[in-house]
Amino acid sequence: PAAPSHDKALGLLLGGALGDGLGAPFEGREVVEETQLAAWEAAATPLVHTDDTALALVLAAHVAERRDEHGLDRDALAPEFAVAWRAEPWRGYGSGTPHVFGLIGAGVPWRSAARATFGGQGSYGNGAAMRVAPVALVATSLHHAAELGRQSAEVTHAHEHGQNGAACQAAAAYLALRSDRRHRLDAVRFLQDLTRVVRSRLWHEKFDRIAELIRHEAGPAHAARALGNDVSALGSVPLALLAFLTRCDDASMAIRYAVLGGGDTDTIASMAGALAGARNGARAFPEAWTARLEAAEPLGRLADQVTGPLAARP
Ligand code: F2R
Ligand code: MG
Ligand code: MG
Ligand code: MG
Repeated sequence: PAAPSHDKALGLLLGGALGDGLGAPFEGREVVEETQLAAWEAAATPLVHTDDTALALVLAAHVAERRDEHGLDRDALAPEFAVAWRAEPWRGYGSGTPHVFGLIGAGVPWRSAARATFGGQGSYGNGAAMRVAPVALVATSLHHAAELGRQSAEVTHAHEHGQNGAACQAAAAYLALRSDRRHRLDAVRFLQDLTRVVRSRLWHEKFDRIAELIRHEAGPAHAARALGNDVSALGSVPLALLAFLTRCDDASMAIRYAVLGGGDTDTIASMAGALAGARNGARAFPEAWTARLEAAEPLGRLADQVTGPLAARP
């Protein structure tokens, strides 16, 4: 398939960063008031990003560099993540990740490092899902997107749910990129497509619940109680999906819905924002928001890199 349009690629990248920056001040709060969010949206201060965007930048650069191969190299990717963490450890990382990155930075193979946390099970956190959307920019099929998502997760998240979360979000980003905003998005079909690439009963149950919440036009607080809003992959990726699917034609509203769900707001809004931007394009976000993005420039360059003409090989 042809590369996605520049507007959609940029939308995916900026949407992720916008959700991160708009959600970050509320991370960990169970209740987010609409008035608080509206005040933060209207502020003029920079949208400083957290670990979500810091690592998405690394993964985006990694796949952009290998764009002609449509793949990724886990042995190279693992130390690239570790370098980004080492340079800015203050970006709000989870408790397990610094341990994994520390080991990788010290030369421990990623397969062992990713198993070194949580009694050998590895992380089921949403850290692999929060950074994964850029792989959809180079994926050649839905299955390929899920596979790239899974591979990118393996270097830090050995637990199957950490990996399923990344596969799910990568596949969703692929579907959102390939969707045409001039046509209604069929949420049931979208979820059925995800069922084909995320093969886990627990995830399928969440997809069923998402469909039900859409049917009932559930608000964010209700949806957060029904699906979860915590730092686990299984407890956050579904709410991000719902925020996108239920507000799929209004990119700002998708981010708003995700933040108002509370809990892991930066990450859930970042994942929802990437999907909303992938469908609706960068121009769908208010200029007043994108102008505040700390990472606007590098994200813009990456969108150019994945959609521009392929660089000639030396
Ligand atoms: N961690 C945060 N935010 C809270 C702290 C904010 C920060 N200290 C600040 O100063 O503001 N945010 C970021 O972490 C999430 C992504 O997490 P990731 O990268 O998957 O990390 P980790 O540590 O592997 O997992 C997160 C937590 O999940 C629990 N957990 C994971 N696997 C587990 C297992 N097998 N058994 C038991 N518990 C497990 C742990 O509590 C981990 O700490 C994003 O929200 C990102 O924004
Ligand atoms: Mg974060
Ligand atoms: Mg190459
Ligand atoms: Mg978070």
